[in-house]
Amino acid sequence: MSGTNQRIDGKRLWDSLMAMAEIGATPKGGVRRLTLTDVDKDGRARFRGWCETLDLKVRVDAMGNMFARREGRDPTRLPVLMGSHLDSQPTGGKFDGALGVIAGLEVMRTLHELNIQTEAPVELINWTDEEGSRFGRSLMGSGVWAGVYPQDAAYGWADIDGVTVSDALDRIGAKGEHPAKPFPADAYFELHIEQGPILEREGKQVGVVTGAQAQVWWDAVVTGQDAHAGTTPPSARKDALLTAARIIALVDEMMRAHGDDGRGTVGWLQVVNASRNVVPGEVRFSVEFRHPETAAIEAIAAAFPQRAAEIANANRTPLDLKELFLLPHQPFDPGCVGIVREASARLGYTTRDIISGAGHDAVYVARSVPTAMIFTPCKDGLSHNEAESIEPEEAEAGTQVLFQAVLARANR
Ligand code: HGY
Ligand code: MN
Ligand code: MN
Ligand code: MN
Repeated sequence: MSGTNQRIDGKRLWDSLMAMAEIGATPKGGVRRLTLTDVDKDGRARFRGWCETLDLKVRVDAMGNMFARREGRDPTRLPVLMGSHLDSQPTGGKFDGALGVIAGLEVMRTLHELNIQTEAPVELINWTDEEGSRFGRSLMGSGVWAGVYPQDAAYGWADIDGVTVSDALDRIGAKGEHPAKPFPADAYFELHIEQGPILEREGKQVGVVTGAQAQVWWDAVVTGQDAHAGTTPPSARKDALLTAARIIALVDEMMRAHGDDGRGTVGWLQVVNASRNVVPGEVRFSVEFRHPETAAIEAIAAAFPQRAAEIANANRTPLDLKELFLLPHQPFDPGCVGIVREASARLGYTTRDIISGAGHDAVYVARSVPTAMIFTPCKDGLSHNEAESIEPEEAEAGTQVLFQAVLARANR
């Protein structure tokens, strides 16, 4: 049976999405499933259990990336991959990442239930630490797998409490023996919510993702001098938080200089040894910019450090800026994008081509495997927010497209 006229089970998909959302559920209806925490461990265990029920062979690599494999008829064929991530933002939504993993599970369940034997093997992946909010670099697991980050460097990255990636992997038993390195694969398809307003605004059911925008991330530390709030006159102050505030205004200015395509964010800030009656002597914060064009990000990456340093020096509070990564615009594979477009049309869904504003594991996987993404709309375009929400039929539509795209590629 080829499966082209088969359908996934939308109710089973939704039930599993809700079951995964119970793990790390927050009172406001979101999830907190920070990477490599006990909650992530529970999510991984539930995912593994579901996969093993389908007789999938699960393996884990040195970065905790999980691969659930279904053999094909022809063992010489390269596997068709699909997946996303189960880790979330500190106060994230139920669907960011989880949709792509659970949709892939639904594809595997449908293949299993209908006893469809694809020509090529199919693998479902849960990537470690896509969000980057705990250890400071997004797409960490796929980034090491793709060779973007050296594994031993990643092992040494630490969270705000000084826990390293290596320790965290060990602590939840997620450090697998397989090398976190690219292996030959035929294609990678990732289903994800758009995390923006375009599909909903235009009433489109499916986003055919042609690529992902460029971005650059820094860690910033401003060093001033702790001083008494009551006795220190303006002329003697070295106020690190004042400098940070001026740099935050600079980030906003540089974002707006690129019009509606500009994105500039300071999402995390820490006043070290904060106290209401101490002039802040040290402030740490994150900086990131994004833009569809690589050239715009390269221009920002050249200009921002200098302008920020000028602000810091003018206030006698030196700035240390560490560039974490610069990601160019990543185009996806035209052949795989075409498969997504054809599958959507065959299923009768309305579509539009779209560039991803968010980063995704697909961005790094695309460096070594022909890759495409499928987007579903999300309510008010809201994501990285506990109110993130999609409709069951939207989840189903995206999963049907994923199912047909994987079938088309695995049986070509
Ligand atoms: O930041 C991102 O783009 C991704 O959602 N982690
Ligand atoms: Mn069975
Ligand atoms: Mn995501
Ligand atoms: Mn995210």
